[in-house]
Formats: sequence, C-alpha cells, structure tokens
Amino acid sequence: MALLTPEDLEDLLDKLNHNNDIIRKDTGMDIAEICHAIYGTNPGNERVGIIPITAGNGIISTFSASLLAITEYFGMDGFITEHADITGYHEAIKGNADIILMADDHIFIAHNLRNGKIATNHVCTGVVYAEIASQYLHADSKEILVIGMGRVGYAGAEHLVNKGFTVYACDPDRKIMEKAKEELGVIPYNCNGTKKFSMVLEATPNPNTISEGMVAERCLVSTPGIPCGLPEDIGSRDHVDLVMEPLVIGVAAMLYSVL
Ligand code: PYL
Ligand code: MG
Repeated sequence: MALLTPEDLEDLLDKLNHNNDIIRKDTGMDIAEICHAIYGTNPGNERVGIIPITAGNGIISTFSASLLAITEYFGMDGFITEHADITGYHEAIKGNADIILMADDHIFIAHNLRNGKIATNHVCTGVVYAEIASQYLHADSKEILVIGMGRVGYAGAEHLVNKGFTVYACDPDRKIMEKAKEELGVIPYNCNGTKKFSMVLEATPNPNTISEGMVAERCLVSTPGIPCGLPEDIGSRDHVDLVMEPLVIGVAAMLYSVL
C-alpha cells in the first residue's frame, strides 16, 4: 500500500472543501450527509485519542495533526497523545478517549471503546467513495464500474452490490478477479472495452487507469487517488467530475462507522 507523505497532507481542509463542493453539486449531499446515509450515525463531541505509531516506516510528520484537524472539523473532541505506541495507548485510555485512532503501515483503525465497534481505513474508504459515486444525480443507469479489486475496491464493490447496483469490475490480477466474481457476482470488465459508465470508483495505486472508452458524456469519478487514476485530458471535460482527496473523506467514514 502506498504510504501518505507530508506533501499529500498539505492544505488538507482546502482539498476537503473543494471536494465537498463537487460532492454537493453531484449528489445533493455533503460528506457528512453521505456518511450519515451510509451508517445512520451523527457525531457528538466524542473524545478521540490519536496515537502516533512508530512501527514500520514510522511516524509521518503531519499524519496525527491531520487526524486532529479532521476530528475537530466534524465537531469531535480530539487529542494527540504525547507518547507513541503502547505508552500513548495507555495515555489515551487515561485521557478518557471514547474512540482511538492509530495506524501502522498496513492497517489504520478507529476503535470505539464504549460500544466495541472497530473500523479500518481501507474498508471505510472503499465504502464511502463507492457511496459518493453511487449517489451521482446524473447517472444514466445503475451500472457502475469499479477499477481495482484490492482491499479498498473490493469493499466498495461489495457495498454497491449490497445496494443493488450492477457492478462491473476490472483488475489485472486474474485470481483477484475470480474471487470478486465468485463472492460478489461482479461482472468482469475488459479495461480496453468500450462500454461507457456515468459512475466510476477507481481504487488502484496506479496513475491514469481510466481510459477514454470507459467514461460516459456525464460522469462522476470517485477515488481516494494517490496517484490520480483519471487522465487530465478526460477530467478536464465539462461534464466529467472528479472527487479525489487523500485522507479526510476516508477518516470521516471511519468515525461515523464506529459511532
Ligand atoms: C491511511 C493511509 C491512506 C493511504 N495510505 C495509508 C498510510 O499512509 N498508512 C500509513 C500510516 C502510518 C502512520 C504512522 C503515524 O504517523 O502514526 N504510523
Ligand atoms: Mg471536469
């Protein structure tokens, strides 16, 4: 999995506001309403303990501060522990945290200590970006394309299947595609195909995975990005919109999912 860099996290709330404008225009809801639509919850002033974790590649300099800004944006009472790792965990518990946020290089979790609910960033990111695409007001059908059947794309595809969408999917790994077809009933899509979609969820670690033939005249592309899967020349068309933001939208979904 690609690790975030401090550059990815620059101007985080500006990027969120830009994407929220697009989400409002294309779905009639903002990101808080989208998260409520998925999980049926609303944040109060839950105390959120953010614990820096030194495992693996270690602490990303602005990661914890970004999480703090996100908890405050959604009206929650966030704090970053002074210590990392187990000492930080102990500090968060002693600091009356209701919810714990912490990430190593493989898993980023939200854990609600009061109700026991736990969420991962990769599942919540897949689900929330899938939900954004699926709420596109100008969709021409209930057919949706998911590019990338990894742990983010798979979670998004599962959410869309459960919502009754006709999910086309593509992934270069044949075994992964077999599994998704068997377990979710997704329809394998030939990435060089010419079937056009008005809703696309892109969840791959590669650039420019979306090609001319996939995109309908009016289309919403929804992706956690890093890098962007939508080529500039396609994204610059008037009725092709892109929702792409590196962290806030996924974390918002994590927080709403454990309330
Ligand atoms: C959660 C992000 C989304 C994309 N890649 C994931 C990533 O970068 N994970 C690593 C997060 C490491 C955080 C570090 C710290 O500062 O506590 N352990
Ligand atoms: Mg455009």
